[in-house]
Amino acid sequence: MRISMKITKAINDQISYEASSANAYIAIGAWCERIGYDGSAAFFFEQAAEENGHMLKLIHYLNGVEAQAIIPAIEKPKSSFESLESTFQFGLKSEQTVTKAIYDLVDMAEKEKDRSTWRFTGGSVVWSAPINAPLEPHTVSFVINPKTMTTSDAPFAVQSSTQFMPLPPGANSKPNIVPGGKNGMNTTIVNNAMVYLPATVDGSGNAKTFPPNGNLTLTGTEQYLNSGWILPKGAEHIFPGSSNTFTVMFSKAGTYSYTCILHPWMAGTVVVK
Ligand SMILES: [Cu+2]
Repeated sequence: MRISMKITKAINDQISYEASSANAYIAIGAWCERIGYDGSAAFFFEQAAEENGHMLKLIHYLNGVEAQAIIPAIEKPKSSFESLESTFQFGLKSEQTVTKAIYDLVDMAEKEKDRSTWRFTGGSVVWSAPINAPLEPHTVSFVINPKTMTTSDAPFAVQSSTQFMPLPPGANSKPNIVPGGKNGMNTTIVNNAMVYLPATVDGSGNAKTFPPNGNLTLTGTEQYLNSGWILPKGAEHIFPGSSNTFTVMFSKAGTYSYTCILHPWMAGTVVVK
């Protein structure tokens, strides 16, 4: 294989987007043809052929670099529409998804070329999400001891008698509770602050969280140092308490690898001299 796993995965994701998009266009074309909009039907069938062409190109590319193309299962697309106009809106939405995915792919390939940041001891690095970036959270996470790796939701033990009230009352939400724990305890799954908020696990295993937009120091003894969710400024409503920036001061020379807990294929390195 002559390309990285990361790029192979990104291209396979793209194949999957192209395939769903082609399928969606065929469904719209079929609806148009049934209703008698033959011109529109022809247009959508042509779009489907185009997306199929993109998919084949990506498959040929992967085969050419001895990587494996994965042909995806496709979800059943929407097959009935209120009006001709709504089919065009639906088609446009699908096209935008594919276009965004292509941008993500290019972005990722560029990041892979230049994934090291060089600094001298005592210097800091600031990470932030550009204001016009797609609305998706990311984290900058230094998982120095792999045992400290964690996920955004985690199981916790609670007293079996604990009552959970949804907010607002009557909301469409329910805690995920597994009954039958030991010593009068149940298990519930809750948001893990060690992922959402800036957080550290020090050399002795003590976990600590910090307010958003953390300005932390990596002394070299930590087992874990995490930014919390980083979102573009103005998008905090997606998860209240999330950050827009993350600043780390590096006080000891070394090579520090980081990753995004939410998208583990996004990774980088800070080299401190
Ligand atoms: Cu990410």
